[in-house]
Amino acid sequence: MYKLMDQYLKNDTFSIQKNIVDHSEYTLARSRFRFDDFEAYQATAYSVRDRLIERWNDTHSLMREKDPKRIYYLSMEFLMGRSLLNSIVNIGVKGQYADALKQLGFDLEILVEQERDAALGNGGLGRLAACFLDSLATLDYPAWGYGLRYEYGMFRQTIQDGFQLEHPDYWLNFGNPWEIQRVHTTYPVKFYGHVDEIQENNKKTYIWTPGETVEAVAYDNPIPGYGTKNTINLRLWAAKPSGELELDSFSTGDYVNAVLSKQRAETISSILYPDDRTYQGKELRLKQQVFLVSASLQDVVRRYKDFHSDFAAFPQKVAFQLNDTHPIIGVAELMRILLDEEKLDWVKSWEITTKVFSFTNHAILPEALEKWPLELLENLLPRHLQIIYRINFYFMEEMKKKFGDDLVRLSRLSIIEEGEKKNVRMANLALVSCHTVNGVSKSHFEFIKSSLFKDFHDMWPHKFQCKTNGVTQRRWMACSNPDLSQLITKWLGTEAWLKELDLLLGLRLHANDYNLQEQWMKVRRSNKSRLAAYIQIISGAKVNVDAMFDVQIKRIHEYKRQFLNVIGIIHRYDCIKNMTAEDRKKVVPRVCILGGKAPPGYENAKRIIKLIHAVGDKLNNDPDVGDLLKLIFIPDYNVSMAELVIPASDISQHLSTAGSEACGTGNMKFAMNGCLIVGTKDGSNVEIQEELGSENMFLFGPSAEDIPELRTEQKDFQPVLEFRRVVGMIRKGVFGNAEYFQPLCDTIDGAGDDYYLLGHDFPSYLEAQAAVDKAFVDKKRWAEMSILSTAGCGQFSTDRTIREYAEEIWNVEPLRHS
Ligand code: Z2T
Repeated sequence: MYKLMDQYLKNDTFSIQKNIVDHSEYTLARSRFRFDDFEAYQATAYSVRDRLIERWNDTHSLMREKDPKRIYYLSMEFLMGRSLLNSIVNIGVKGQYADALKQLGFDLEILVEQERDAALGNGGLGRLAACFLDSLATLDYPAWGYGLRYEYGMFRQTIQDGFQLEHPDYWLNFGNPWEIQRVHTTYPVKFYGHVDEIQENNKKTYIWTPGETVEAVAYDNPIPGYGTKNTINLRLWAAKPSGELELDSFSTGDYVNAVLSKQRAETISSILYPDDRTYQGKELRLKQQVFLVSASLQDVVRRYKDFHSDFAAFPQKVAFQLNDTHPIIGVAELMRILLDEEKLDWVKSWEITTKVFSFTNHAILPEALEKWPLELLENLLPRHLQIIYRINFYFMEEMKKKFGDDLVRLSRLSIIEEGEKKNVRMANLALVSCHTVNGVSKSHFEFIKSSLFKDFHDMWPHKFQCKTNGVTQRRWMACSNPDLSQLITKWLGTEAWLKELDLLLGLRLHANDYNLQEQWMKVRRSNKSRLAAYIQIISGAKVNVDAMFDVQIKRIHEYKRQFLNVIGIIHRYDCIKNMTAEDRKKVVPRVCILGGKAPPGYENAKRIIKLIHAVGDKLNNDPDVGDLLKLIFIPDYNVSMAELVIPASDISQHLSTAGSEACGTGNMKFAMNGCLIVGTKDGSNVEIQEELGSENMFLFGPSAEDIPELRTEQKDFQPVLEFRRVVGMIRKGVFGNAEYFQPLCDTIDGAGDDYYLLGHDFPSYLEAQAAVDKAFVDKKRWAEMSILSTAGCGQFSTDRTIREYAEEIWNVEPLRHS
């Protein structure tokens, strides 16, 4: 029988080479036989894209044939990183590409490094979206991601004199071979203007005349699954010049200024906001949210209408997952489309809307909950605000019946926050309109039920679900740690763990086997050498590969307590200084590695970065210390840097004050690569411990439920001498910059609040670190712990997470290609 697959590009060495060379000549217009590493990367990427497009098209045909229920993942952030290696690993042609390139005189590993990261996200939330896409594709779900094609991704960080500098990340500078522009897939997105109420045969209709219209154009990014033909789509929207001028700007006669102001409107999608976890209330940010949501909904509605003549089946065909409340304005937008454009009545529209949306909450701090000033909405989205008012009106009516005179409760529930300046509470809108809200770890789930959204949970407990985050083992093991992955496959006798991570459990059988231990530690050591070479390039420092690599990489935040890590390092330094030569011989040598970006306006986070550098300068150059302790800051931490650092880490630190990290996903990446975890009893640290056993981790400090009381006791709390001594050293200027560090020191010993409880947790932190030193010396036991760490990580694949979403929230089935 004729099969589509027969027409596919062939994957033998010669076919791949021909394809690459052709792209070099015909796509890049370079000579067939003279191109440099960067051009070779581009030509290779185009040849891989050809293969992705074949699969993408087949997937698309299958979808059109079967018309299954589809999942649309709406997110302001997709932190994708690089695509080349991930794509060839997923479609199973890495070996062939490596060979083909080698014969052409290129090294795949070097070409891979030519690619710029697609850094369209801040951190955990955006990277989770990227891991989700990989799992959705791999598990054959009919899914699409929708996001924004920012021209400037997450800022590039450099360090000058120890201070963070931010540079624009114009990542599209040299083109992006992965994307496909869809010049004909465009939608108008409307802003401002006014709404007219018209009486039309006994029915009120609303006509919104916008003051500004911006055109959204689609860019498609194929996402291949692993071990399947299923290739899903990440559709990113860019604002584009529409060629039309608004009439009133025309009539001013100022043509040039009219064009210029239009051009400003078209910068909507140009830049990612780099502040994670704090909303800023900026109009441009709200416009971005509307832009994403409106273009995506128009696209989904158009696709649905290709197959259906009315909206009755919409909830059976469509599921929208909202990544936090950022896209929640979509509720009002869908209502607007159904009411004003499709002419459905309110009841029908509301019934449909409330069946298709579900949202994930990622926040702990109530301050992180988005609120938009009413004035802003009124001006920017007059029709949406009317709809939100009406949603709130019906909701409040229902609540009054329930709670009657409990006005305090009613005002907490209301979507509109009353007060001098009124706000729209986006989380309340989400809870009223979504059929499900989920937390991202067990502890976070408990927290949203009992505290953050308690009022809503009291009413609608059935809406609440827990979906513990995960990470994809394809990128975080197979791509970034190929040698360890091969070793695992060899010992398990199968590579099925790449699709069924639970199979890692099989390693437990061999954790004690001397041969595995030796091979395991050898791979880890060669990963450490790779990192050491990189460290030497960026800092000139020569680090000892046999020292313990102690890593903390993540966004810089007070709650994540990089400061606690630094205080611990200073304490260690101080101890070494005060030791006899004899005692120094017993010290376990450490290379402390930190990396991460501070939000540009967050002064204390920036002070922490400066402190790390100041302390590093001091101890790295102290002959008394030598190899016993080094402190390295890796600038511009991003996905690709994580892929280098994680496989080379002996321990990693996850120190958030208990009850402050919603989940945390970095810890999972480390643990599955055999890196041991030093952490607090917070977020997913606790769940990882349940799987690995406490004997294979170093958890310390109080549990989340103890924190409120500890905070009230702060007034009478006196930290231990060692802690005060370190803070004293910083204050006295041992690391220079005494004045600059003062506000930071004030947060922990100022008016006695120490909100994140560094002083309180310090002694137990030191105990955990002492236990780490002791364990590291016992090489055999360490190797066993490392293997057991990997073996216990089966739960932390996004494959598990996505299956849970699919079965318990979206109610969708996989659609497998034959
Ligand atoms: C973010 O990365 C996270 C939460 C946010 O709350 C915003 C951003 Cl940009 C609005 C993180 C959480 O801090 C982290 O604990 C969690 O693992 C991650 O989202 C994915 O759920």
